[in-house]
Amino acid sequence: MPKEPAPVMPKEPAPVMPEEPAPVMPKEPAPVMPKEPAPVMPVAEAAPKDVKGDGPYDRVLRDVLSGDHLEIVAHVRDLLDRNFTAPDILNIGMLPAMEVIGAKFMDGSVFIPEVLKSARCMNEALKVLEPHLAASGAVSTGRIMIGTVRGDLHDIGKNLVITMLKGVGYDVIDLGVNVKVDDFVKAVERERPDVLGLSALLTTTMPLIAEVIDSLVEADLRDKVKVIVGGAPVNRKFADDVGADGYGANAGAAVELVKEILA
Ligand code: B12
Repeated sequence: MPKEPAPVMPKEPAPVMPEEPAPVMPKEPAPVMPKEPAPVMPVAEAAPKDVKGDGPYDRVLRDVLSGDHLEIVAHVRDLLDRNFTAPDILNIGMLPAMEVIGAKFMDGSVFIPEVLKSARCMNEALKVLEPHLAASGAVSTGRIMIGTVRGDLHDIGKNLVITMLKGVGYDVIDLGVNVKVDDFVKAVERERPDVLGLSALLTTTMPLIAEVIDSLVEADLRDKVKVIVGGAPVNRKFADDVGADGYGANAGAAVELVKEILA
């Protein structure tokens, strides 16, 4: 009898985590390019329907898609000079492009190097937008500390939350990405923030949020700091289950949440 061919399993990026979660990617985006660079999608094909190929936000959208962090800084500055508002540049030009990248990453048509380049674009452009993203002239008081949990290198969303919080006047301490449980606890003890924000983008790193909260309890610090949580796989139920004080689905919601908590 001839052997039946073994079934071929589709390749999927598996977020396999070792016992001690370790970052899969180096901190500095490695300039590793795939042997055959993936073709850059024409914007008309990539862009969501409400962003036309020749609109004013089209260049920043294209910059995020192609991962050109120098061009995007120039183009964002140009739009600001021409009185386009920072929220519109972010919401119409940049975030939809990131959604496209996310979808392409998921269906396997773009790879980590391209996503890293787009991420760098987002972060560089956010720095330019930051002073312009103030939602109001009101100055809020309160110290917020925020970080992405151990094993997780995603920081675009966290950085956006920081930008918006700073925009309304909060003093924000950024602990960065891949932050160990103990380092969160030590930082809370040292800095005594009013609110601690925990970000996780991977289902495999979500449990680290619970670990941080449990460790704050053990260190007798839990009643001295409010804890808010967020990140794509996180939801309100998870927040309640792990004993967080609040959950924010996006940067705007994070600002409202902090305002509410500190009112
Ligand atoms: C960019 C990206 C990367 C970049 C990250 C670069 C960077 N500097 O951030 C790189 C290439 C490094 C990367 C690597 C990996 N990634 Co990735 N990545 C993404 C991608 C495409 C976009 C994430 C993003 O920035 N979104 C835009 C921001 C604005 O949205 P956001 O992060 O959700 O943040 C908002 C809210 O969640 C909220 N929020 C966020 N944090 C917080 C915190 C608080 C306190 C509050 C209140 C709110 C809040 O507000 C933010 C602003 O509105 C997503 C796909 C997706 N659609 O999410 C996959 C995704 C998250 N990645 C995924 C995977 C699997 C990986 C890898 C494991 C791939 C691999 N095989 O190596 C590695 C893991 C590396 C690691 N150890 O972290 C999966 C996760 C699947 C899962 N369920 O766990 C996703 C969902 C893609 C997919 N569908 O397969 N990735």
